[in-house]
Amino acid sequence: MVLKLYGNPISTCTKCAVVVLKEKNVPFKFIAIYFSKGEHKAPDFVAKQPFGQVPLLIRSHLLILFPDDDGFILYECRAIWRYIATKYASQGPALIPLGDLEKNALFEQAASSEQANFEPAQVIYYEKFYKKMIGQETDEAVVAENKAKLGGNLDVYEVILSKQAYVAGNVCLLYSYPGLPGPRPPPGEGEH
Ligand SMILES: N[C@@H](CCC(=O)N[C@@H](CS)C(=O)NCC(=O)O)C(=O)O
Repeated sequence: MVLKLYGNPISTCTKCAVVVLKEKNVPFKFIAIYFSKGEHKAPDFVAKQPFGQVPLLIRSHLLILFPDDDGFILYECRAIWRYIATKYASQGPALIPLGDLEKNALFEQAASSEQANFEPAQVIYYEKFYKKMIGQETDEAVVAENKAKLGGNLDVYEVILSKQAYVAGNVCLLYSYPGLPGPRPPPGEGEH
């Protein structure tokens, strides 16, 4: 059995999935999906990820090339985080507080807050970085609006972090570093 991660080298969502796989020391095969070639909208990819987006995790049998999955296919980077962190709970650092209702509820609070409050960072990244790469103009009004939103949210995180070490409490967990992987492509992997 092997895990295959289909992703794009400059995609932040892909990097989120990679960070958790690496943190848990889970072997996986990375398969690059290039937006510039439209690979994410190809019918065989969309058959597995109906939104035509990365990352996509597929559990495969080692020796079977096609079909390359054993029935387990997962998309949405946060679902991939949870799956890896839970399935490999006993190896590497504990990333989800399993078995403690209150700690888990605080973890869920941090998770929900991350999803709700860091979206402006993604919008800024899209406008300032991705659009430039595909030859489109940055919409500075959208950037300014989202910078203001993000700034306000980061001020709230400053307050939270003045009282505890990490956003999900005093232990470093899955959501302790919201927006962790930045938009930089890994060295030598600038193609998109
Ligand atoms: N909600 C999805 C979003 C995935 C997503 O937006 N992926 C981007 C790359 S970071 C993508 O594939 N963009 C291409 C497109 O939407 O056509 C997740 O969290 O995994």
